[in-house]
Amino acid sequence: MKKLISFILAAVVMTAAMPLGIEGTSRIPAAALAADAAKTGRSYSDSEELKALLVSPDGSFSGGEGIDGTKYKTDVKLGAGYNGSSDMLIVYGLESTDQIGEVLTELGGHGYMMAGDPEDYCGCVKTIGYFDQELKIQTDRLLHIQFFVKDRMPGFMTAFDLFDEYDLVEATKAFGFDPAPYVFGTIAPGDADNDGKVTAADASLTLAAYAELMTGAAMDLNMTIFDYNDDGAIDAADSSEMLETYADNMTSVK
Ligand SMILES: [Ca+2]
Ligand SMILES: [Ca+2]
Repeated sequence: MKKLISFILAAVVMTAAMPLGIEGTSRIPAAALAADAAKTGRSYSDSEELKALLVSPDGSFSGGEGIDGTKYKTDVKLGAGYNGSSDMLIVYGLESTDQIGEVLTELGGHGYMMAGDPEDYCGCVKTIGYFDQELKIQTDRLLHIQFFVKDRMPGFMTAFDLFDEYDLVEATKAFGFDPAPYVFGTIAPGDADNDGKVTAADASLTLAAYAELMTGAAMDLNMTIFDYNDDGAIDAADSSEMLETYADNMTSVK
């Protein structure tokens, strides 16, 4: 609305000025024209284009972006979400959940409006909206932003609990992509629960991954972690080898 009013004012000023022989066009600063030009055609056809609309690479926000790319790590996944219906900007590597609030405040300051879970937690998802309608990104998809905190298992809201945690298999299924690169400090073969060891819990998670695959699900499971014997498939043999490693480690400790 502010833009529209200033445009009308500029038009009135120009009309009034013209009979006096004053160049009306000079009243619109070149920088404002450039910013408006950058905001037009806000649509995308691939992940890099979507990232460019939302993340300012140099922190200048000259193209109507909302995230400071010099401060935050970001990535884009198209066709994410449980049924592949969302396009997702991922903000990851955050030090704590407090930083999610900081990013949201910054987005608000740049004309974006976020709706979603009232609580901020690792893996929380917000729908991207706009205070400034000129920022609106044209898309037929659901447009979301998702936050990941370092070394924190992603969570979700349940009807009974404010917050619960996914394991890596559940998170991969729910998000429609492998969240391990955004959450785990180190991706180590066999360490599916990110506790720095290969144990029976990891073997159990690997069986759960195998069970999902047996249903015919096309899941983007982390091959470095789950394909423990490195034969290109995730199955019961990986789980067995993890148990062997666990047993060997238990024995060597004694
Ligand atoms: Ca582990
Ligand atoms: Ca394997």
